[in-house]
Amino acid sequence: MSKTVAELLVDTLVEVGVTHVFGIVGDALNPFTDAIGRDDRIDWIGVRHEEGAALAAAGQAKLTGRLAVCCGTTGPGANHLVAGLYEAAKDHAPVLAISGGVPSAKRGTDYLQEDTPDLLFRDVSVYSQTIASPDQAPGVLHQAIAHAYGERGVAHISVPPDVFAAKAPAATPSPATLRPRPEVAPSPADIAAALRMISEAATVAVFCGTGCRGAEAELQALAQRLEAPLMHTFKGKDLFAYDDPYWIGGVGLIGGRPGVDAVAEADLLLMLGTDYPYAEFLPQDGRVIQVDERAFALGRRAAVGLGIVGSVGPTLRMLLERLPQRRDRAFLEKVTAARQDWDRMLDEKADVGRAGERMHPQAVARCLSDLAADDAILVTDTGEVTLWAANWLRQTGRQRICGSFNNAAVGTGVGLANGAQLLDRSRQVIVQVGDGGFTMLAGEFMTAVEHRLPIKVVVYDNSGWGLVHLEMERAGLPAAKGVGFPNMDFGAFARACGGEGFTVREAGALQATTAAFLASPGPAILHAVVDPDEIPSMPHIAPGEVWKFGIAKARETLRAIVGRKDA
Ligand SMILES: Cc1ncc(C[n+]2csc(CCOP(=O)(O)OP(=O)(O)O)c2C)c(N)n1
Repeated sequence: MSKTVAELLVDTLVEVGVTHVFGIVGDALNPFTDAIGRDDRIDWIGVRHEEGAALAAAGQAKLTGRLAVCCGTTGPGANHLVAGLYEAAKDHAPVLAISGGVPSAKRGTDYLQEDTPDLLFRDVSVYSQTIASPDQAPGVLHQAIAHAYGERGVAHISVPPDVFAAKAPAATPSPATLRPRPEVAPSPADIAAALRMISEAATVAVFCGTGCRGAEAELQALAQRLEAPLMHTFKGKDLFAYDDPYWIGGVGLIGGRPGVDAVAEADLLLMLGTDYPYAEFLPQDGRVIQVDERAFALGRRAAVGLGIVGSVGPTLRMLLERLPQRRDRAFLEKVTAARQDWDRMLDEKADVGRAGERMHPQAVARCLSDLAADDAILVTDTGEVTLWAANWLRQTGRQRICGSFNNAAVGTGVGLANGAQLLDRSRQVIVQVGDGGFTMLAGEFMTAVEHRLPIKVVVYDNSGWGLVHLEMERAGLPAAKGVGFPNMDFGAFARACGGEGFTVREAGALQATTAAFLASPGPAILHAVVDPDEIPSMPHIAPGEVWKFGIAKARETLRAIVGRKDA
């Protein structure tokens, strides 16, 4: 018996390995959710805001590179999805977004909730189509998944309710082709050119992005062969343990001075599998070899002397066949010494302080790092919290990091964490989020409670939009109206939702409270009240700039005393 379009969709998703669909039920989606409900191979995960559905799907796709799926119904439901989909789009993660359309007979009549989905999803997606007739369904569905994988991004289909319920003419063709993109081998001529450039360089540094995933052994061999320091992007930080002797640290906003200096001082930089956007930290004089599967990513951030189209694994394997062993370790030793100094500074900043003192956010992040499971998934939201969570994390090499890496959106952490937790309910998932970010999508904690997802949410309470405050102070400006806000009791909120809630306000209680929080079996929130005046240690904040923070603070104090806007 032939299947409906909704059943065809379910069959195809199952065939490509999808196990969950995130969304909010209703209207046009009803035939689809009904088909999911009748099929044991796939689960519907109801959320409290469609952005949370898109974030959960994005979290899964970012971590696995495999297709994840989210839904929003006609008009407003689909509108809510879009913001979360940018997470997948900006981090090149394959997500299929399904939106419900208005009934076919009403299309084009300014019907209730009608908008133009193909227009709405155009910017965020690599492929967007309305399935206007059931005959189109197999072909469009195949195309959508093929584009999500082939172009690593969001594919969107809009389906009217009558089309969902109609009989589909056939199954999706060639589902065997619907899988992540295969590795790309570089050309031998490019390898020969790279070997020449490397042999002419007295010192080499290597900058590693998430494109190095799966090529860890080759990377290790390269570092040893060249005696070269390995720097990483935030996205790539989890590739090796923090104490690996070649894994020096990050560059730029999330990273340290040693990484910035090594990149600037090396004769040659190898950029491997990274599209790191901050050009100001990259050489602009052509002494760069960049390796990327995507030709369009070559040379757009640094001035690149040689661009190689290829995946990192095969490229390094071909290089290593002919790369001679270097004996000179002077550059590596210099960078290592600088890295030890930087690490000592981080350790000092992470000092828990005395009982009764205000807590340094760095100490909270370091405490979580020390107590997290060896293979935890560590999710971070956006804000100052990213700096604490990223810079004070001493990752094990088995842990994974997930965040709003290229979208840098506030409010994304809990949604991403829900998706991550559904990949493996037994793996610890910790999400660190600012008070502003948590409140944006607080309802997604209810999603965790409803589906018994034991995510551990740490809310850093600095009573305001911390990073924005920092930006203002860095420019010597006093805090604008709207930078600060009152907070709820996040621990009480967790309990009201049916989760567990913990609060820590002073240094002496940090360790024990965090341990109890992490040991709680279900979803839980740790409300960490931190010192709002802490300034993150970032290599791009020069010592000479620190006075601006002082001026801003003085102006804020004056304003508070005299109550005048022009103070
Ligand atoms: C969705 C979204 N809105 C606004 C911003 C601009 N923004 C960047 S950081 C930040 C402050 C975040 O505050 P909070 O979540 O409390 O974290 P904190 O910086 O205090 O650690 C804001 C508003 C953004 N990046 N994303």
